[in-house]
Amino acid sequence: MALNDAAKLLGQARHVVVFTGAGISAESGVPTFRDALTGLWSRFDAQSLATPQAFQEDPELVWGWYEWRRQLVQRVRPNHGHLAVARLGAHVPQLTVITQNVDDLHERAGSESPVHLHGSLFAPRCATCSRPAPLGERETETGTDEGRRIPPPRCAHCGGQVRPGVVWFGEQLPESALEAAARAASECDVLLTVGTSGLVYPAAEIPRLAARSGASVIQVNPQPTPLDPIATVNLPGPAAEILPALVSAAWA
Ligand code: BV8
Ligand code: ZN
Repeated sequence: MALNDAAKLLGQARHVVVFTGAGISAESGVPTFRDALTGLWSRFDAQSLATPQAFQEDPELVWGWYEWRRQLVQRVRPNHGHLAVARLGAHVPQLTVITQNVDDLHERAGSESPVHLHGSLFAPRCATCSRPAPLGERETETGTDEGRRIPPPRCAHCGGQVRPGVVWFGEQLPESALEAAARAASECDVLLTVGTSGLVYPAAEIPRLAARSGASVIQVNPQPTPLDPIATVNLPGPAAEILPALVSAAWA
């Protein structure tokens, strides 16, 4: 049965890579990119907002969107999927967590220094001098209203415009993060891909690189994805249910 096959692969692994996308945070209440954006954001498509052009054209709209997302993340909690990934660290000799997500739920679940390929909601920086900028305090308990425009703050050092610390479409990924991810993918013996549509490059190259390097690939996703053909074992279902069952089956 697929879960036992996956558990066996995990139990024997020396170096495991966990590669996650928005789907692992879905059960914490964080909308994925595939979900139609909710409320006032529904008239936008994430891919059109997550670009330097959008920030250029309407910095208040884009900054307001990231502030809304950051304050939403601050109000939710890691789910059993994030917690199971953190528990893996106690069982496998070497674990590398690589995420495309910009939330901090892996960290809050106890995963040490996950590799953030697409940056973080919690690392705003000056668009001019790149100095880190402080996080705004929470607007209200319920966070900013959806769709609310908020003027991006100014850099205390140079007066430049502060931007979200994420990688937008058309922007390069952080060199060091991509290198660390590629190295881990080429060295690991099992790559567990969770909650990603496997559509956005170069991040989507990571599971493919692991497969090409001889690793077994375990996929956890309720839907079929372009990664299905490279998965040694496919576990169709939600991460918060499958991952705890997988970790318990591997180290019952
Ligand atoms: C770059 C941060 C070049 C921002 C993100 C044509 C072909 C190939 C490439 C391109 C192309 N045209 C353009 C490109 C490049 C582009 C790209 O790949 N586009 C795609 C759309 C084709 N890539 C880029 O622009 C990258 N940069 O290429 O630079 C360059 C070269 C030289 C010089 C300069 C530049 C940068 C891409 C990074 C963009 N930033 N995020 C932010 O968050 O706002 S991407 C964002 O979307 C995510 O981070 C993620 O990477 C991506 C996809 O999201 P997923 O995480 O996969 O989530 P998604 O919503 O898609 O799916 C959710 C999944 O979860 C689903 O499968 C669902 O079934 C599953 N799920 C749901 N519930 C659950 C679940 N799974 C488990 N449990 C559940 N409960
Ligand atoms: Zn500055």
